[in-house]
Amino acid sequence: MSDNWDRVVYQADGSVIGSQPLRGLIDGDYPVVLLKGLLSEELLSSGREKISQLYDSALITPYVNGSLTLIGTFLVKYLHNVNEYFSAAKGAEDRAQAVGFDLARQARSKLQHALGLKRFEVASETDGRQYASSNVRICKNDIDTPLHNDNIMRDGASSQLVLAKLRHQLSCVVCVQGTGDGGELSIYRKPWSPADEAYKVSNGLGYDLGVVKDVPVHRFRPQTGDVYLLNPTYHHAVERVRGIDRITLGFFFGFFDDRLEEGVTWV
Ligand SMILES: O=C(O)CCC(=O)C(=O)O
Repeated sequence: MSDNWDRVVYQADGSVIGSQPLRGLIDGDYPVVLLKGLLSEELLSSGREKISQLYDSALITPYVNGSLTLIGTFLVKYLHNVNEYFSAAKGAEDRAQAVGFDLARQARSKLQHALGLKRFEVASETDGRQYASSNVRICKNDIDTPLHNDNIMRDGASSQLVLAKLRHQLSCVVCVQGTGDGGELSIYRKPWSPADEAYKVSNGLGYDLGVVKDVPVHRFRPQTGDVYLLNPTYHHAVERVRGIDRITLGFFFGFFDDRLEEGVTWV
């Protein structure tokens, strides 16, 4: 295992990089893959304008140790009732479509090309119900996202959801508006393991920082326009934002086998 755990940066303005960056994230060789130039300034500024039209639909999900402000929805909130998730997903997709917000589709299409994937689509269930394609996370001044990890293979294990059968889960984040100060992604060199449950915040979001004591951390403050990939099964947090809102579009993506050729996305 190399001592140096640093992000890798690719120029991604049209060339095919291949799936090697994904392998590196899966194996934990590096914390973040930063794809520079994946989305044009025109796409990003049109995305920002559409997000401003959707701002009123943002919902705050409060926790004892923080809160999440999102345009759109996310599956883990509804694992106790997936029917509600699929109807929330449809509502969010309809609202996005009504204002022509399709930044997730653009990001998917550019990523598919850059990573050389044969297939890269929003996931659906066997009965045709579609997962939500993405959400927009707004971290306002003084807001952070506590330490957590995302693992649908674990969280969905007792459900019948197709996603529970995934082999790998990764995450894509598009930084629509970066902050001047704070708002770093802190990602720790430690994937979740069952023993970590002893550190779970009861009734709250995520894990006590003790779970990553003495673990190397990589901090990355995204800039407007950055598109980056991470392995969200590793413990990670977003540090307190200082100043202007940190606005990101995100989605998970995953693979049912180890060939890393046919991916599905969801949130
Ligand atoms: O916004 C970020 O940098 C990280 C988002 C996050 O928590 C995730 O993708 O799981």
